[in-house]
Amino acid sequence: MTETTDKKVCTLLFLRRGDEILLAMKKRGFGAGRYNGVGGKLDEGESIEQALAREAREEIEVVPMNYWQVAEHDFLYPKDGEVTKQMYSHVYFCDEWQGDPSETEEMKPEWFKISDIPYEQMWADDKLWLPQVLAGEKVYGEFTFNEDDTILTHDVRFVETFPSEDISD
Ligand code: 6U4
Repeated sequence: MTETTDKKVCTLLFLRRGDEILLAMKKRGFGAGRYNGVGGKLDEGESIEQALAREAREEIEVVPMNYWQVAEHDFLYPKDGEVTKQMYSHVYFCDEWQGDPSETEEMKPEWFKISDIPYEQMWADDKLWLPQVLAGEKVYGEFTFNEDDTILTHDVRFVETFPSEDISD
C-alpha cells in the first residue's frame, strides 16, 4: 500500500476520576457520532501540550492541570489502496483540571464507569488498547483501517518509552 506524506499529529486526552473516565460524543467532523477522548490536530507551531490544552478548552471547556502520556498511535486511513490520511496520536490521561466538563458545539462530555465503557460506540481500535492503558500499561499501536472504518491490520505493543521520545535516531 502506498504511504502518504500527509501525516497529522493529534492529541487525545481522557479525564479520570476514581473508577470513571470522561468520554465525549463527537458532534461534528472526523469521528462524529462516536465517543472518544478530547483532542485534535496540532496547529502550526504548536507543541503537544499546547494542543492538548487548547483542544480541552475548545471541546469541553476544561484546563488540564496534571496529565501524563499513556499511549501513542499511528492511525492510517486508506482510500482506493492508498493511505490518504494518517493521524499520529499522542494519548494522555488527566486527573486534575480546572472547570467543569461542559458541552460545546464540538463535543458532549459524559462520565462512564471503567466497567461500562461503550466500546461499540467508539473507534474500533479503542477496545484493543484502552483496557491495557487503564490497567496501567503504556502502549504503542499501529492501525490500518478499511474504508468503512473497520480495522484491516493492527499491531499493539507494550512499551517503556514512546517512539516520539526515542532520541537515539
Ligand atoms: P478540525 O475539524 O480540523 O478542527 P481537529 O479538532 O483539529 O479537527 P480532529 O477532530 O480531526 O481534529 O481530530 C481527530 C481526533 O480523533 C484526534 O483527537 C485523534 C482522534 N482519532 C482519530 N482517529 C482515531 C482512532 N482511530 N481512534 C481513536 N481516536 C482517533 O481513539
